[in-house]
Amino acid sequence: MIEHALVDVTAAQSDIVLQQVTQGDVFEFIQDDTLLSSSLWANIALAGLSILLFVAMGRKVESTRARMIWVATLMVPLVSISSYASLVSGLTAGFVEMPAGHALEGATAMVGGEEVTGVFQPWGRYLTWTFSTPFILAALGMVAGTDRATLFTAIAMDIGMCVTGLAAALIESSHLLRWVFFGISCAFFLAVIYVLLVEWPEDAAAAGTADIFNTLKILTVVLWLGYPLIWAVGAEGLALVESAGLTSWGYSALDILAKYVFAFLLLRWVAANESVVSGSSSLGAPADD
Ligand code: RET
Repeated sequence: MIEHALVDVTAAQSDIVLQQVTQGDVFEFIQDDTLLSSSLWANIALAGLSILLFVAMGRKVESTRARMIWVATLMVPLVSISSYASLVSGLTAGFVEMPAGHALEGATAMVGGEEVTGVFQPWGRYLTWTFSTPFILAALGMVAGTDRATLFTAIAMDIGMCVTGLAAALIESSHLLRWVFFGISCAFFLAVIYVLLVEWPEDAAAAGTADIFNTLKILTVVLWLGYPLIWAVGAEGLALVESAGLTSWGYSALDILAKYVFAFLLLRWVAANESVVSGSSSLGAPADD
């Protein structure tokens, strides 16, 4: 009996050892998949170019508020380059075992010459959205000339959305709870959409920034809606699209438009309209406290 038990324990231990995936394995897994690795490297390159361009575009901006918008906007590609570099390195990606009832339950992947139970999960994306999206909202809120409480609300809800989205992607124990967290994240997202579509357009109209704000608002709302859609159809959700490379390109394409194109339009406007920016908003005004 004891001998049998010992053999079982040893077998279980060797099983665990076989399942261990190192950062190097993840790095190689990504490099071996051209579609997947190109979706990450393309963003590293574009974020790098955006940083150089945005620094050049903002160097003549002088007023405090315009500089705050500029720094917030510059942070978007700065966070992005760090996010994609950590994904590519294998630091923030791994394999998640899907729970019972999920379409990819029991799915395996070949990693470092071994068969591993789990689905490739670049979870660092969700983590770093927590740091990039608040800056997008901060820049938009400042252009709209909103007050601190509304900006705080939008950013708080946005952080809630990203963190619960991360939980939804990483849960291995329960299929139901993956979707519960997806639902919670969507509820946070609705609050962000409400601020963007209802609160800030009014502020922007009063501040005289309605034109640029409405362009950026439409760009943001339409593109941001794409993220939960990809989550729902990709390997994390219904697994209608199973290819990690395809879903990764989906997110990367949205990122290119929602970050670099968005930020470029915003900065070009700020550089040309500094006087409008510095005159608007109660943000930062002593009366606001
Ligand atoms: C998740 C899944 C859970 C439900 C919802 C999501 C929304 C994500 C969004 C992400 C936007 C990211 C951007 C990144 C730029 O740096 C987490 C996918 C609602 C809206 C704009």
